[in-house]
Amino acid sequence: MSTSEKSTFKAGYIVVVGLPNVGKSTLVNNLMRFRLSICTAKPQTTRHRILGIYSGENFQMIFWDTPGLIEPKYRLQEAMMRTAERAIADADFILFIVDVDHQDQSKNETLLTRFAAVGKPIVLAINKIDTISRDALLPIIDRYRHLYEFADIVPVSALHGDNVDELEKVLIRLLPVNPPFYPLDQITQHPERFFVAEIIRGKIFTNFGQEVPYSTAVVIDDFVEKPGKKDVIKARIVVERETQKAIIIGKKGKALKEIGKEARIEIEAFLQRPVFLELWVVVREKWRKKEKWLREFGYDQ
Ligand SMILES: Nc1nc2c(ncn2[C@@H]2O[C@H](COP(=O)(O)OP(=O)(O)OP(=O)(O)O)[C@@H](O)[C@H]2O)c(=O)[nH]1
Ligand SMILES: [Mg+2]
Repeated sequence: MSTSEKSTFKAGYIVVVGLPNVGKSTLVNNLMRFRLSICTAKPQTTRHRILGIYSGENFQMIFWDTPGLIEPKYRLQEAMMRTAERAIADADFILFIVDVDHQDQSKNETLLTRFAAVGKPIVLAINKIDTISRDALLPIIDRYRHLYEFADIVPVSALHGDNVDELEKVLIRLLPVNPPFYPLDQITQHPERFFVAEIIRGKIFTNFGQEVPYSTAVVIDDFVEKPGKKDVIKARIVVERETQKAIIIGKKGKALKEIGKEARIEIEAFLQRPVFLELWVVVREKWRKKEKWLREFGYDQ
């Protein structure tokens, strides 16, 4: 890197925030061209702040994908909200994502008031434009434009990648001049085992109904690399009740087997090597309400 290149290098932290299910993780994955976070049709999929590093020749954006913002009802959710707040405090600017759904308008306005108080530039991405007509989109953009002086407003479809390039340009423009914070080929800071646990949790989100995913945590108990052989990964699926355990295991263990198979395929694609995945299910009553378990499962640091 020459001196002049060094001085024009831009790098910074961008926190990605919004209501649950608006497409934050899908958008970060699309911007990074990498499946960093699990995305599902259910709200509150993301529970941590997930660091994603996206570098180009003369920029480095460091994303924090965060849990969707809600009024917390139990300790796990409180921890999730603290996580998001911390990421907001640490970021250079805010990427606020709303979807085109009108019903969330007042909730979004409440969030905006909170973000505005932080005093950092806010880029608004209006997501899921593939679900409405152009005619319907224009008044939505207009409404937000009158609501607040955003650094920019960019309509996108995170799912289909529409206009994500445009958003990328806007984000690069706003990055402060800084040398890179991480090596240019680094994508994240989380260890492999974090992503392995997230992939398994994602399978539980997509395979089961309302209650079970929210009562589930996944802990990796063992991750042994065996050069020349398959890695051995032992993962513990923690639920809150015996009935939930029975659902996850299924008749003659069929449901658990299916999750294990789906997760293994995705883990192997992620790690680029074959693995032997062993899953077991345990009950920890009301773990979502207990500090001790939240800490053990990595939710409250
Ligand atoms: N039609 C459409 N669906 C989208 C788009 N972006 C995301 N989705 C869908 O919206 C759902 C939620 O996406 P996520 O990326 O998990 O949303 P999130 O904001 O990270 O959600 P939480 O982590 O739960 O707060 C998924 O089913 C996505 O496929 C989009 O541009 N268009
Ligand atoms: Mg998410």
